[in-house]
Amino acid sequence: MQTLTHHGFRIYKSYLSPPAQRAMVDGLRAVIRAAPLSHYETPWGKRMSVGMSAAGAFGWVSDRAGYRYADKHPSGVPWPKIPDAVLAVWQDLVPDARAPECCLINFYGSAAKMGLHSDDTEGDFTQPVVSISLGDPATFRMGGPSRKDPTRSILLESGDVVVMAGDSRLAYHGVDRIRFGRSDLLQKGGRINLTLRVVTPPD
Ligand code: MD3
Ligand code: FE
Repeated sequence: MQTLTHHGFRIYKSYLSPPAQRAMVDGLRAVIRAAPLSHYETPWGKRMSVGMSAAGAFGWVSDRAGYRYADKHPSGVPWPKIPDAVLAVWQDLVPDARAPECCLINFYGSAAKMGLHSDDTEGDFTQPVVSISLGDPATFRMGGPSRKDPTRSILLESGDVVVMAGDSRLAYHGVDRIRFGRSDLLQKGGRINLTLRVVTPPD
């Protein structure tokens, strides 16, 4: 398996085979039926272009009151369980980590993007974040621990997995654009990104 590293980001190209990608998408359809995608509002009142849902004990949500991890979908239903095939990726790549408490599901349509940010509201930065890309390729921007650090962009394609651990855990990153319609994994096009996270502080 080809592994690239950049500022401590570990990139596993084609970690999931096409059949494994299809099986994972089937499992995610059931999750999204129970906990539909939402376009959250930022605390500043802007509708996010990325549609989001989650599985696990916590999901990331945002509204005018702020963003936070919540133990229920905005509709009041509990988040569905994280599918076993998704948990298996975490077990394989970061076996010594705590169990993931959130599988954030990001859906990118043709015009969706995510600005440069650092994921800095979780409770235990010693724990990694694992990202799984499915569907259309995306131009992913990765930088360093400061917003001012130089960035470079790489293409994340369906089946690629990225591990952010150690020095890269608080690095700035974002999604510049989607190459809509390049993959045939999702019938209507678009990209799904899963991020597995530990959310609560250590005990
Ligand atoms: C580096 N998602 O949900 S995944 C996010 O493709 C997010 O949907 C992007 O950034 C996406 O917060 C990028 C890669 C990623 C995810 C989390 C990270 C990189 C990260 C956390 C820390 C450092
Ligand atoms: Fe992020």
